[in-house]
Amino acid sequence: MAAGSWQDFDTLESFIARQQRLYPHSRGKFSDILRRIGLGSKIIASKVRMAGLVDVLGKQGTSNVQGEEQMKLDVIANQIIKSVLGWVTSVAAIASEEDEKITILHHYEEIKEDQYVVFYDPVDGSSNIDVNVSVGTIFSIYRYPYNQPRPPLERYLLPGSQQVAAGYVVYGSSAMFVYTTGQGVHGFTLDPEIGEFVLSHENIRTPDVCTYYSANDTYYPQWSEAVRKFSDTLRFSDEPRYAKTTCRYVGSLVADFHRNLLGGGVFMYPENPSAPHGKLRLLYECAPLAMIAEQAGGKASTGRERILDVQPSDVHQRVPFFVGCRQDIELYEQLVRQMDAG
Ligand code: P6P
Repeated sequence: MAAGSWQDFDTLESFIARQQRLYPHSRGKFSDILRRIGLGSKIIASKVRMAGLVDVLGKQGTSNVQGEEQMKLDVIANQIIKSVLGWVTSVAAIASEEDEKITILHHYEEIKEDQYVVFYDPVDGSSNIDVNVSVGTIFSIYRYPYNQPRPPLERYLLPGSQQVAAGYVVYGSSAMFVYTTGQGVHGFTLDPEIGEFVLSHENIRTPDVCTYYSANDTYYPQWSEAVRKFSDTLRFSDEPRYAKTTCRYVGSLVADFHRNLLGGGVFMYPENPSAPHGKLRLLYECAPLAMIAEQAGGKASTGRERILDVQPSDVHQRVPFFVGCRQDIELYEQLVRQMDAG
């Protein structure tokens, strides 16, 4: 194809349409959901870009179901995602970090076709917004079949391996929409001039180099023996693989994950006595990022279990989260086995 021809100019819209054509029987409902999340992300990006100029900074003065103080942007972004998904009849239900329970949007008995359930974190790392550090939106989509036995919507919690799509938007120096439907990982950069996410990173593969080590080392004294050994290896080993590994930790999951996805490395949020299951949530943080990581050639684990195999027991369940280059995550799993074997 001649460079610069119209086919070179792929947007999220045209890419979703192209992917849909791979499924001739598709009704286009799934594509609608992705497009709506793309729209919601553009609206959130506009709020983030104006933070400091419009009233989206600071605390809302309320707490979410996790007991965490809500930032104004948490509440605004949660409402934006709900409104863009709210009228899509193929979305049976949504579940947000900011809401206690799954919200049923369309009473599915009336609809005799597959629907979808969307789990999302509207703005992860929102406390960073006040100091102009990148934040992100994370989403995960499951199919809710209409002609198969299934649990009630309120308890429709499946392992991450059942996701039909997963993605995130990082609101950084530019806004990037990164997602997978199981056909590779693709990144789109928002061109504010035209208001479109433009394909900029097709088929992202995470490099098999441990460039970055990302963890909050203030918890080091509380970590298990295996986590400490893993941390020491990545930071201090003179093995060629780790000789140039450097620490990068923003404290904003999507920003840390995105940098490591593109540059190679390990992000970890281990369990510790004050957070015995870790801090990060399975359904709308770890599982979607785990699908992205695996689709890009990486790996994601609790240390004892593949993240995508964990059977959720609660919407807001937390899990220890180790994600990044396959070889390094497998090293950690080996250290855990050795520790467990005593
Ligand atoms: P800590 C932000 O609050 C967040 O949920 C993630 O975005 C981030 O990775 C993590 O918490 C940072 O937690 O304990 O290191 O401040």
